[in-house]
Amino acid sequence: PSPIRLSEYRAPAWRVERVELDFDLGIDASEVTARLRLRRDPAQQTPLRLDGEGLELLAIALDGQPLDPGSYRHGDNQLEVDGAQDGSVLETRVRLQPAANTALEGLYLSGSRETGFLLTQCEAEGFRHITFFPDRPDVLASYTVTLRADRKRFPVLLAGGNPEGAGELEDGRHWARFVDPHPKPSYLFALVAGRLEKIERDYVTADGRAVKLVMWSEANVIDRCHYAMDALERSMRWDEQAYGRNYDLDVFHVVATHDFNMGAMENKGLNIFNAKYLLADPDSTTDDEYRAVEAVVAHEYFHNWSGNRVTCRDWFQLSLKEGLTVFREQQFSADMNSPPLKRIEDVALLRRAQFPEDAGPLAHPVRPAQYSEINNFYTATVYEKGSELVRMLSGRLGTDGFRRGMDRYFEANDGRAATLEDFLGALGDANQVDLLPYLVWYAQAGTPRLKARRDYDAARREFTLTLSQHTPGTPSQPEKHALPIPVKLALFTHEGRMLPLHLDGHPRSGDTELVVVLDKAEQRFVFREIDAEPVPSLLRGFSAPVILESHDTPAELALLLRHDVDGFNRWEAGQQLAIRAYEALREGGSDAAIVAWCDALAALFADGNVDDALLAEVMTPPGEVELAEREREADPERIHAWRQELQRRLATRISAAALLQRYRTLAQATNGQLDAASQAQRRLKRRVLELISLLDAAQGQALATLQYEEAPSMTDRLAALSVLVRTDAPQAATALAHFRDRYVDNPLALDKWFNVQTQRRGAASLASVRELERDPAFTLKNPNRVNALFGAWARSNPAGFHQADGAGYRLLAERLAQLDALNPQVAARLATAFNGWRRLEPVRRAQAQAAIAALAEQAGLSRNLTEIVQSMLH
Ligand code: B3K
Ligand code: ZN
Repeated sequence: PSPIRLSEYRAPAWRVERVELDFDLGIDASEVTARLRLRRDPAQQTPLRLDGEGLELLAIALDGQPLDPGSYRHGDNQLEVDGAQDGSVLETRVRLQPAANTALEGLYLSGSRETGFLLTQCEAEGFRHITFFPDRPDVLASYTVTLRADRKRFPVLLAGGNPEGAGELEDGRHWARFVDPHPKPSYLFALVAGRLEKIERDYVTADGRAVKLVMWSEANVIDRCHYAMDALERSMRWDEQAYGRNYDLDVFHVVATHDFNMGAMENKGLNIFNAKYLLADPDSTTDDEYRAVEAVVAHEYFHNWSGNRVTCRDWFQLSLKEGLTVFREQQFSADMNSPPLKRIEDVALLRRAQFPEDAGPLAHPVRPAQYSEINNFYTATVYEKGSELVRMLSGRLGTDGFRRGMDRYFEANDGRAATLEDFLGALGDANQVDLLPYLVWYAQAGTPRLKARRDYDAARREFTLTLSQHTPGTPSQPEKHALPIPVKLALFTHEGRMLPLHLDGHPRSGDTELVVVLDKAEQRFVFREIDAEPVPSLLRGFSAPVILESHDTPAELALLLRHDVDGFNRWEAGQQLAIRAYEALREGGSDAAIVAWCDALAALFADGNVDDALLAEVMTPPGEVELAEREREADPERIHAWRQELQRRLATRISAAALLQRYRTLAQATNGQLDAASQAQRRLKRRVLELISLLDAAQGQALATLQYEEAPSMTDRLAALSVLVRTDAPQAATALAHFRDRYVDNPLALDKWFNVQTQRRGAASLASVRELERDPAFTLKNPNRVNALFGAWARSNPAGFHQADGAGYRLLAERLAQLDALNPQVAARLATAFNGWRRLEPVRRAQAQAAIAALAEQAGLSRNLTEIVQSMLH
């Protein structure tokens, strides 16, 4: 099929003003009656065409008259109807098979036939699997939804909007009706029906609306919804205060399911969550997962304005809601937790997930120009880079200016399907600045390289910074434009003091921190009244999503690591220094960078004034994926070995005794509490334990075994288990068996059991994966389980997955083909684990290419997987 292009966008010829949906729900068969009140665009003469896939059409009538077969045509994914007028009402009735739906898109069954429940997932194009409809985000309709089902089997009936009645029917059936007063696109429709329990809370919005907050789950996990409920309340308050946004319905439902293709879904008034991002309890949830629950609850809630009240005109604008909502969540999480740690985690994620995407065969702009399958574009680029672009804009406008701009954006676009131009226009108009130059960021793929050269003129007391930019070509865009790149900077003296910055013509000249904007290929910035050669700290807070190539010496980086006041930049100096040290180790030249890195960290370790969590992050060198990105011909096993060696050097420098002492102190303070200090201690304890086990495996294993046995939290338990597995400890088997037994009835915890075992070294990981596949708890039908096994292995254990004989590639490719037949979205996403194959060393590259090519040859692959493997090979 030919791709859909942004340049070919046309407003819909037919809109739907109102829709009434009646569901007769059953596990094997459900019937859907839809009455659409149609509006025609008088300027377009196109016949009425509705999307619809996999629907069995039972009846069709126009304005109350049944249609004879000659006056409509029902194709594979479309229904064309003759004779419709502006104002006509089209009524269709279709039959669906929820239990047979393994793609988890449209209406499907979660859990078993006996006890499971029915639910929907419509974004991006699932609604067309439920009824005939113009299934595109710029068709906004008012929804009235009536659900009917057997009361015993489906005691709870939910749909988006406000409840408008319920009652009994004959034969043990019952009904419930929901009316959504806010017109919405079809992708935000949702229903849920089954046996579910709930917890409730009353909430009053800042503007005085009484709202019932309700979280739903299967009975055995309802006690694990309280943390998410707290997070929801915090999110609602925060959006009122930070953005003046209030909730706008009388009820807000949130439902947890174990069978979900992604993290969660912001359906209007009825959010549906992957249980992984909703359920939490101290016994089975790690600290990282608690923070993820808080972040995803917030993200989905914030969509109520950035996504639902103001939605997207077309799917090319996806980042309009996703980049913006990620940014809002990042601000919220920073406010709730530690701002520098949040920034560190987000930048690390960007580097691990987005930079490789931007540098590989799947590179695409934040606003893609074309797609074949839209579900393939819910990417790190659209989400994470998209968020970085919003962050740049907010930095450009300042806190107050950005808020003014956002107020304008929400007000001007409320109830509309908007574009990125609308967004930049509103932000700019409210501040009398032209932000359209930033559109290039949305249109151009690839990560810009920012180069910094410097020059100090002692006689003139001038420091000149010459910044230049270059964006390498990407598959469909060989030539790149210069972008506006805001560079936040400071200059340090060699004593670690920040200098006042005198820059001609800069409005904030005299401050110790300034933002300069590079918007040409190259530009010079001259700082005056500088008495001695300074040490520049550039791109503070990661002020733009670029790769900075600077020539700081190890001593200069060490100085920033010691003195920078900004926690993020301190970490960043440490990362840069670690990269220098890593390269020195690999090249076998001078030890200067290694010594500088180890000395600087040893000093911080001994310091006692550094926050434990920040220290743990600073003591973690860039990951293997990030290190591989820097190479032309990567050998993941060697990268792993060098990185291990680098950390061994660090551990040696700190000394076994100092590490052990710190471990003991931290272990004594161990508790299961969730406050920031306790979380930080666990984070550092994990890092210290890992370093100990690098120096002395047996000692590390003994400590880990004890930690596993006595752990009061999942964080400690899993950290210990991970050390046992990664170091191939003799104690690992017992601990793993114990863990499996303990959590056999908790799928989210069991996922961790699968996940951790994929992290064995080298070929042992392949053997583990093959064995785990045969575990009775493994199934290709559950996306979380698939990701816990194959996703964790292929993405988080490069040294294990990338076996030189290609066995890893072949296993993944075979499973992808099987998975694709069940669930194309999950298969296509997992296939992106092959992304970096072109930059492998020649032997692995050839093996990977052969495996991908063999997969591409398979008959009957989905459009989703086809698009990914084809782009991968071209
Ligand atoms: N909007 C959904 C993602 C839908 C993905 C469709 N394949 C979750 C989110 O970003 O909030
Ligand atoms: Zn989102």
